[in-house]
Amino acid sequence: MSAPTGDIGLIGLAVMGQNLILNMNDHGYTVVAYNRTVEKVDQFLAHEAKGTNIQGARSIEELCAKLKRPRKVMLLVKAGDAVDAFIAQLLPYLEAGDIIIDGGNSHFPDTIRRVKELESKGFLYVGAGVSGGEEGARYGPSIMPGGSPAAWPHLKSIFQDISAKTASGEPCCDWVGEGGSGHYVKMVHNGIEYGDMQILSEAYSLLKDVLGLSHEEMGNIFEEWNKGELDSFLVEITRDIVRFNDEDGTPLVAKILDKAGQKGTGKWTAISALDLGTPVTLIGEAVFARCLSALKQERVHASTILKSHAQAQFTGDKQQFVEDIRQAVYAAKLISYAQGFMELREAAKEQGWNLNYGGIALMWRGGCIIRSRFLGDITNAFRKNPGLQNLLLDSFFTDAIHRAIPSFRRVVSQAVLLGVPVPCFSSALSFYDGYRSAKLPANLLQAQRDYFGAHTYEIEGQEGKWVHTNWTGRGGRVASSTYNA
Ligand code: 2AM
Repeated sequence: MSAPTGDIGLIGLAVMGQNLILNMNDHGYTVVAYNRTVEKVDQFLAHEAKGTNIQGARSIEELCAKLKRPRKVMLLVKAGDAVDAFIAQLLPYLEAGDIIIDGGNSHFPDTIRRVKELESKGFLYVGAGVSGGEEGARYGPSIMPGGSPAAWPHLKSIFQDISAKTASGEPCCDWVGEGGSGHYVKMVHNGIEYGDMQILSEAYSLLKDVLGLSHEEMGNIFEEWNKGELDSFLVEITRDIVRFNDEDGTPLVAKILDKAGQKGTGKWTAISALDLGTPVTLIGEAVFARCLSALKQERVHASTILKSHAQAQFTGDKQQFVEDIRQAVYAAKLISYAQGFMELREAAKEQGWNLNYGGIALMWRGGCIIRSRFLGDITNAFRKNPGLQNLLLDSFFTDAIHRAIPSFRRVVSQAVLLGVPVPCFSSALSFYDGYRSAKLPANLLQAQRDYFGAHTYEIEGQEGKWVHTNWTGRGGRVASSTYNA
């Protein structure tokens, strides 16, 4: 048999897989394609891959035999059992040092487990988050690979060649870190996407219901916003969506049922934040806002019973309020990203990952749904100070949030007075006020916990010394240490 010529094998010929293969082929790599339902290999070679250097394989054995060493096999199959099944099928045909890459939407604990298992057998394993949908996969996705560090030198050129590029030509792909960090970063990306979408929906609701603007007027506002610091893919598509008219000439978006779906990555981000004890409030609220929207029938019923007792209408300067809403969007986004990076930092601490935060922001700069100008500023902040504790403490962002806060307060208070729900805006502002507070009312919480459960507390200035008070004069000396103030 002739020497193998395949640079990489790819399993899973759904649209994402096919497009990644075509993208790799465009960049001069020889890809060997395989799929569980083998007819799809023949169809792909006869149609989409016709006239290219793409090779097909009709079995796992043939796929592995066609690859140069160390072999690289990328899976783009359904998350879950299919990934484990393919790993098990591949191993007999691979040897130590060969690399398996999972480019699907796996949950990070699965990736952590697989990295450990495969490394213990001498193989290298990478979990790579891939974002950008079908279009991104074909012409430049954001790729977030993490796992066995020894795999990266073998994957770097191919992944960076096929990835999206920033305006200055930097690839939106770099090594994320160890273990399941690639899929973790992709998960947080999706959580942030939930937040950004809800923030824009709250802005839309204020423009429409408080200011009474038409969809055409809102289209012009989103167009203006997209020219400044809010320049992003999501603002751009929101502009196009509000301008899109149905066949009858009226805005299509106004007819769409207000009941949001979700696939789970936002929920995973919120669950992980709760597990880590990190206050990622905005993403959490964005997930719950979708849950509340899904209670459509219940809401319709409640709307006939529960009154708002709110101020009847907005009486301020409309022009100023539009600008206030723009600033509120910026401030809420900034707080959301600060929270997202807090979550990454805590996860890295818990898992022992060395994460490159500036690199992560750069990977999100292009190719993916949350791509925006703003991410370039985040990269700069982490490049200036890789140990930056919180984005809000970088001087560029401290100045930015200070500029936006007066508007942000006006927007949240108006919404509250008018009875318009703004869960992400209001919780983000509360987070900001909590984070900048040297003192919070948790002293009372501690006293309550000690009162009913003898959980003990510390006295300010004497941290580390845990004391209990017999608040009622009854009850026993239950705590480990007793202190009578
Ligand atoms: P199929 O074409 O044979 O269904 C996206 O669904 C991709 O994941 C497809 O390539 C699909 O293969 C593959 N896939 C889904 N479930 C699978 C499973 N349980 N085992 C193997 N491949 C699977």
